[in-house]
Amino acid sequence: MLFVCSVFLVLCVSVSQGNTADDNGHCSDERHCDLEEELEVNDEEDGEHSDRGRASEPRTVKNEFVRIAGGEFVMGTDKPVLPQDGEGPARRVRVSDFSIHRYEVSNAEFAAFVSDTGYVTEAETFGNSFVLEMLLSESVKSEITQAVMNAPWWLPVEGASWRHPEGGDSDVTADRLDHPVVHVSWNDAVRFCEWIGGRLLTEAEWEYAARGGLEDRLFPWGNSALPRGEHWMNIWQGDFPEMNTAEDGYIGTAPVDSFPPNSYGLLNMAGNVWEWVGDWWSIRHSDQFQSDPVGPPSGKDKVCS
Ligand SMILES: [Ca+2]
Ligand SMILES: [Ca+2]
Repeated sequence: MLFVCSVFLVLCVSVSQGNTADDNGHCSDERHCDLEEELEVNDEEDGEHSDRGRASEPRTVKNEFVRIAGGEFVMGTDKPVLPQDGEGPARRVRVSDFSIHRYEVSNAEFAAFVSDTGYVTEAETFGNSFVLEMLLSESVKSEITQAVMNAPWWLPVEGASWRHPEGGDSDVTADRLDHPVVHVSWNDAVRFCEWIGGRLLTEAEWEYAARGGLEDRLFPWGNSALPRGEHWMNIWQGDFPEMNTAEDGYIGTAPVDSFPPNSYGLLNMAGNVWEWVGDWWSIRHSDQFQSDPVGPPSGKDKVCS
């Protein structure tokens, strides 16, 4: 399912594999070290011995590129759940070989990028970003006076950014280094990809990778929402947006290596967070065969998958 959205993260295709974050569980950059020190200070403030911080090192996940052999597939569908999302019509598409990150981009990886480049995200520049109401503290909620028409569950939160995912009273502490980075705009995502020597995937490449070689299936593993009775993706359970029962184990984001991979070895292609691709968004697609489509030449919004 496709969404047009203003936040979340990136997956990249490699052009040449440049420098990547050192995710061996140790300090690999200034920001990462800041986070480790923050954890130990907080432990002491809590009156607990800082050995606890040393005994459980911040967990990180080493990302890597997976080579995907190109081929043809049926992109989109003739039976869209929401026609306004622009997922139709089904059309035959060919993509060339490409590489893709195995995991969504983690906070540790994004911290390494920021530490190396001094990059300031657009959410940090604007001074706010949108957060799901359910994830906010009562204190943050009490200061919000606006909402989005047609999507009132997204609230504009002062100070929300990748460093403070639920606003000023939240932080990307050591226990979230292995979670996907959020509040990343399309422009931020493009800069991150340039830093690692890659680019955003096209929508066609992303969908081809997400399908994992399967045709005409609802999910990257098949048609069952609960294969073997288990949750294989992090989504919302319960009545949206009032009640999230978190039967999959997570109310918010999950670590980027949670849940089984698809047959290409890629994780969380469904669920967890939406991912930017390079294309301009459009609801009008040709039903003719296309080779390496890149989307419309211009537009107003970019696509999240
Ligand atoms: Ca969930
Ligand atoms: Ca995802």
